[in-house]
Amino acid sequence: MHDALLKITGRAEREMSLTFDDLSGVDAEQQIADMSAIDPKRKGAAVRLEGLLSLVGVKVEAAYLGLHASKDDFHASVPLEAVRERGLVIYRIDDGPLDEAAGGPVRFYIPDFAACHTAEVDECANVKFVDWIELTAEKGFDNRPHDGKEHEALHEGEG
Ligand SMILES: Nc1nc2c(c(=O)[nH]1)N[C@H]1C(S)=C(S)[C@@H](COP(=O)(O)O)O[C@H]1N2
Ligand SMILES: [Mo]
Repeated sequence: MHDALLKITGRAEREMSLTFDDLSGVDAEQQIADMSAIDPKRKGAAVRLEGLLSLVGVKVEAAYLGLHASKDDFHASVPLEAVRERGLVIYRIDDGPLDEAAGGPVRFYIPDFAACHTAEVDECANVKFVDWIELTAEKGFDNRPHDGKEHEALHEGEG
């Protein structure tokens, strides 16, 4: 599995493109073997955001984390400090990439997210199909739904 699944760019010492094997190869202490232990509705395995950030080296001026899904053009930009220690990147189910129905091959997950559109780090920031994480100095592009009506429209489209 050598296709790049996730690139990390921006305010980093080393921009990187990570494959499934790269994600699996991150230190064991950064791996969460079973997401259902954290949230019974979740499955698969994850790597801590922190583990990925230490690979690329976060520059001091990085203040926001951009989560980009090119697949459906969904984007969130959240304060880095709020997710730096608790953010997870779910990437595996058994021995292969996370399936699309679960938001794979790679999805972001915040264990104790706020209700949709109530805070900067809300459930909507659990971006599915993430193919690009971007470290920025200022808040970046974010097209999460702003209110209940927009949110409803988004979920209707999910089918
Ligand atoms: N790529 C992408 N990620 C997304 C969305 C989306 O439309 N596209 N919806 C978001 C919203 S609004 C919510 S509430 C959660 C829902 O995640 P779940 O379906 O896994 O519960 O995914 C978030 N991640
Ligand atoms: Mo949401």
